[in-house]
Amino acid sequence: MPLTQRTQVVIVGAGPAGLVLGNMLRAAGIDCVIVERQARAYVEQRGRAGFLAPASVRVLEEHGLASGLLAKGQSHGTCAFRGEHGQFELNYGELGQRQVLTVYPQQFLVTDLIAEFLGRGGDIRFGTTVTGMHGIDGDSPSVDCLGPDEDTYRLTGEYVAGCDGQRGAALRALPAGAATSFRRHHGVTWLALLAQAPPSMEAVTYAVHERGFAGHMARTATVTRFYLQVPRGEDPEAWTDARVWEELRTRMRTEEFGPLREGPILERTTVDLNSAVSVPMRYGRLFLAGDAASLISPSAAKGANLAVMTARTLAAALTDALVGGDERGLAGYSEACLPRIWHAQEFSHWMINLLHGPVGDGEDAVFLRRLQHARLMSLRDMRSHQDHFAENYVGI
Ligand code: RFL
Repeated sequence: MPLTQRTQVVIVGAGPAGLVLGNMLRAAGIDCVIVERQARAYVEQRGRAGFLAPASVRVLEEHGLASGLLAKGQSHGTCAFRGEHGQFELNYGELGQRQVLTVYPQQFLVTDLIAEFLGRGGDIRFGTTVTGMHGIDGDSPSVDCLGPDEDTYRLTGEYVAGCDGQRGAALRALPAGAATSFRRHHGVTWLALLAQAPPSMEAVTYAVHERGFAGHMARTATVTRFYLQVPRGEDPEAWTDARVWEELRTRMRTEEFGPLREGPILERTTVDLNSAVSVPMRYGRLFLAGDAASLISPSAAKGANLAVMTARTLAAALTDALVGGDERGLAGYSEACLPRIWHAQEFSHWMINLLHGPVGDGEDAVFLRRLQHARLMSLRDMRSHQDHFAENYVGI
C-alpha cells in the first residue's frame, strides 16, 4: 500500500485551467495540491496560445491574477484576410461589441499563475505524473503519483479536478459509458511555428491560398507565431527554415503585400485540428476542466480562454461545496459550461471552413474554393456579417 497524503482538492495539470483553479481555491482558503508531469522550467517556456478574450481578462483581474498581463499584454483590435481577392482588414475592436483581445503569451500567464499560487501558500508537485485514479465515484477519491525520483505515493482528496488535457490521466480514469466524447477530426493539419522575428504586420493575418492556409500572429516584440497548413502526418523537421520562409512568402503573397520580417525558427510542431467535448464534464467526484473537458482547434484561439472560464466555474462550485456545504454548483457544473463550449466550437468550426479550402484541382475542390471565396467576400462587404464575426472572435 503506497504512502497516502491528504488534501481537499487534487488538481491534475499545471496549465491555465489547473493553475487558475488552484489560485481561486487558495484564495477561498481551500487546501489543494497541483500535480504536474513536466518540470517547472518546461511549463514556463511552453509557447502555445497568445490571445485572451476580454471575459478571460476580466475573470483573471477580478481574482488578482492579471497584474502581469495588464502590465505587459498588448491590446489587439485588427485582423486581415489575404487571398486572390487582395486583402481586407477588419477592425474588430470597432465592430460588434467594440471589444479587443489581449496578446499575452500563454507561457507568461502560466509563469505568473505559478508564482501567485506559490505566493498563496499553494503546493505544486512538478515532475510528478498521475498514473492512475481510484474511488472517483466514492467519497474519497485518490490519485497515484510517480514523483521525480521515481517515488510513488497516493494523494487523497474530497474532489479531483482533471485539468490535464486530452491525453491526461483524468479521461483515462473514466469508466466506459461514464461520459460521451463528441469528437471531430477536421482533416486539417497545421505546422505551428515560432519565429525569432518581430511581427511583420500589426494585424493577425489569415492568408487563403490554393497551396493551403498560412497565418501570422504577433506574440512579443521579438517572437512571432506563424502557421502553415500541411498534409497530415508531415514531419515538422522536414520543414527547414529556408523552406518555411519560402512557403510563407508564397502563401502570404509578399510580392503583392510587402516582405515578412524573417528570423530563425525556434519551434516547429504539427497540430491536427481536432475537436472533442466530454458530456457530462464530471463523473462522481472527478471534474474535468480546460482541454480535458473540451479540446478545440486553435483556429479561433479559444482554448486557453475556455480553460480560464471552466476553471472559474469549477472553482466557484467547489468553494460553495467545501466552504458552504452547497453542492448545487457542482451538480450543475456541466450544464453551466457546455453552452459556452459548444458556442466556441461552432465558431471555431466556422473559422476552419473560412480559412481552409480543399487543395487540388478536382471538381469538388474547385467548387468548394469558390464557396470559400464567396464567404470571404461576404465578410469583406457585409456589415452584419462583420459584426457577427467580431462578437464571436472576441467573445467566449
Ligand atoms: P494544458 O495547458 O495542456 O495543461 C495540461 C497540463 O497537464 C499536464 N499533464 C499531467 N500532469 C500530471 N499527470 C499526468 N498524467 C498528466 N497529463 C498531462 C501537462 O503536462 C500539462 O502541463 O491544458 P489546459 O490547462 O486545459 O489549457 C488549455 C490550453 O493550453 C490550450 O487550450 C491552448 O494552448 C490552445 N491554444 C490556443 N488557445 C487560445 O485560447 N488561443 C490561442 O491563440 C491558442 N493557440 C493553442 C494555440 C494550442 C496549440 N497547441 C500546441 C495545441 C496554439 C497551439 C500551437
